[in-house]
Amino acid sequence: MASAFEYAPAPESRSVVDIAPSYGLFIDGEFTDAADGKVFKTVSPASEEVLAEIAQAGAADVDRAVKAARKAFEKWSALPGSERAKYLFRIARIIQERSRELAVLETLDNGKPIRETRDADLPLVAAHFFYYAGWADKLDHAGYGANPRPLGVAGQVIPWNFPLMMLAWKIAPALATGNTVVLKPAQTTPLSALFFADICRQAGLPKGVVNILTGYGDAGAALVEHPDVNKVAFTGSTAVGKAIARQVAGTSKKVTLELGGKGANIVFDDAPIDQAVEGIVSGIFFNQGQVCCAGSRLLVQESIHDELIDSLKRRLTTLRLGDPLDKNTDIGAINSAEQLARITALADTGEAEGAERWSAPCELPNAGYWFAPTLFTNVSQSHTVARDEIFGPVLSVLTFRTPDEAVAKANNSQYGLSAGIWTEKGSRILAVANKLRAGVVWANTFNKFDPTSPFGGYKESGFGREGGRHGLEGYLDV
Ligand code: TAP
Repeated sequence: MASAFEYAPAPESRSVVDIAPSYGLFIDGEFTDAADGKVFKTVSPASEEVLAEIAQAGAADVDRAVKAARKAFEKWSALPGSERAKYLFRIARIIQERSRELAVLETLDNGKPIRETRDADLPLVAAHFFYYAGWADKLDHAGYGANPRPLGVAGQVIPWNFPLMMLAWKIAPALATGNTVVLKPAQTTPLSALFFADICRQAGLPKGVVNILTGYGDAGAALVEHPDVNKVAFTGSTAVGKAIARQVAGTSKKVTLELGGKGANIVFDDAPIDQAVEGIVSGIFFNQGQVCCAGSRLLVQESIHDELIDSLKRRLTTLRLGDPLDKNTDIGAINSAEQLARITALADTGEAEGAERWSAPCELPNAGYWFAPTLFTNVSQSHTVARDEIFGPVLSVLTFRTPDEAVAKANNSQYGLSAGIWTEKGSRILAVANKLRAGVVWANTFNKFDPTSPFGGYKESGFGREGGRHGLEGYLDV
């Protein structure tokens, strides 16, 4: 692996994005200070440079934003679907027009490689708005009977791993169905949501339809708790998801939860090895493994274990870790010091419990938060690295002999979000996929997304589906 900054970088220019020194909350169409004047700083995880000072919402701001969303709901929900669609199409087009700026911004605030924000995040964000814009005037034909109704005010809480994409997954279906929104981005990645607020203004979206509350977990909790919120949509850790489920129990609030995962990527002995290696790499090292549906458990058929692992290690030594704004970078920074500490602790546990650790040889930059791509072999099902979500660039390798054993091991998890199958046999793909308790099963590929496909989990990975026609249901009174 090339060391971080040893080659002449060709970075995407920072100058394409103009970051102000400070940002307010976005309530009722205006940027405003928090009621108690509190602020926090957002930093670039690749350099620890402070990017901007951000208003920190408290309970009073949550109340203000929910009131604005409630007021806007009356008119917004009464608009014909075709009118709501026009706003969503306009937002989608502005996202496309400003995608270079947004990609650089997201890379700066999150730490992920520009190649990913440019080629994956931003196109998917725009596609999501285009897709749900198309549904806005066709809700009567969505299979929920005539005249399905919006729920009201949606309180949405999102994580830091795909800040704009998670925003799109939440806001696009909510607006298409006639709801209004109060969204809280993660504390470490507030910037792209604030730029999105500016896009709402540019699109002429009526005031109060979208409100953005930057802040910490307490603001998220206050939003979930607010009595005038009708729908709670959350993506994040299983621990917080469980707390939210308890908070809304016994209320009339509708909830969708998209939580953690420990996806199994199953490679059979007839799989094309080179193709499988590429799929394994994108399955666990895309976005530094900070992906809820990451293929973080590799289940490999015993007879090809050594060949596959040798080939995987060779491939990992070619990955470039470093400046996320460099278009040649494959592995960017970990999102925060806290996340790096979690990954480090879990990886150390793997070693302490007896799994064999191998890391791609690379020099980590002095500033910022970095973790080298890491493999654990000789992993057994009881090992922590085979059970807990690491949410980092760490792959645990287990073996199996028969398809039934592969299915049993894949399903032996508290989670059930994603899985992958690599084999030449179509019949085996169908047979195995039908037995896997995973919301998404990819065959001979991994981490492919499309706004038309529903996404969501079984077991402790949450409930409800986002994306596709199914994604409308969470925002409608059906
Ligand atoms: P969470 O703590 O779950 O954060 C997700 C979002 O919820 C953030 O906006 C967070 O705000 C907010 N939040 C925190 N406590 C809350 C509460 N009591 N009520 C309502 N909202 C609350 O996740 P994290 O700390 O960023 O990451 C921890 C672990 O979660 C990771 O290691 C990973 O395993 C998992 N994770 C999973 C996913 C997906 S996509 N499934 C995404 C991110 C993380 P703050 O940012 O201010 O804390």
